[in-house]
Amino acid sequence: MTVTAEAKQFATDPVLEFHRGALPLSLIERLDGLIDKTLSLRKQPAGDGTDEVWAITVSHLMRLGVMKEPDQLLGFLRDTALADRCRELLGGDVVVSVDGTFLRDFQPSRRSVPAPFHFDAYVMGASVPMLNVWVPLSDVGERAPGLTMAKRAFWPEPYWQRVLDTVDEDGMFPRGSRADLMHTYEELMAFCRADEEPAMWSPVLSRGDVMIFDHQRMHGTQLDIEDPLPRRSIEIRVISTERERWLKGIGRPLTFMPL
Ligand SMILES: O=C(O)CCC(=O)C(=O)O
Ligand SMILES: [Fe+2]
Repeated sequence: MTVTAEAKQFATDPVLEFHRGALPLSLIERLDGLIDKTLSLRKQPAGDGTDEVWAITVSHLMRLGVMKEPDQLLGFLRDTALADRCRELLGGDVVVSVDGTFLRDFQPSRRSVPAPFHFDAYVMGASVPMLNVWVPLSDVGERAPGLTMAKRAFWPEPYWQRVLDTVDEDGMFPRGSRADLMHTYEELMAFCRADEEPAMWSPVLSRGDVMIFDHQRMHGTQLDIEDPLPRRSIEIRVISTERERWLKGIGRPLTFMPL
């Protein structure tokens, strides 16, 4: 990892790890059932016919009455080794974001629009160490699009620097700054050419595997599959209880659930 001294502001040790077969089939089927009852019933979009909204938050599911408590979806984490791993990585008690946890349903037949490349830092702020517990509900990486990930955190350095140049002294993003922090695959490829090794790859994951990565690593929807299959996934965002308190203190109205 090479990060210039300036770009080290707020930096924490990067996280990227894989937990193969971490989730039992019964649980995956339950999560699939929730998507069957909600996202997969969405209307064909108007306008140019592309499917921009193929994600739904846990808070939205609660508003729809599909669940009463976030625990019904997120409580499962508590029964797995993943909860302890999150506590270990974040150094203490942790909470799960209710409004920053998404179910996704990528449907090529509906022309779902791939997520552009970005750092997840914009979700909670650059100064809040955050884990994305990424749960594919389909086999991904070969026939269905998974995520394409930067091999190094803080890469490309000019884009990480842009994040730091955008945030205020608390590491928070001003309103309206999000669009400038989204990048195309082609933009990233321009940085790849300078590297000897390919700087990005798309992990092959099975239904039941889990990938955990943090807010400092560039990623986006995998684009290099011709004629892709549908893909479902859940992205669960976890921060420390201590940072939750801090966010409250600076007036960020976010909802969390203890893990
Ligand atoms: O599901 C995708 O393709 C994008 C997801 C993403 O950006 C994330 O989980 O942070
Ligand atoms: Fe993301």
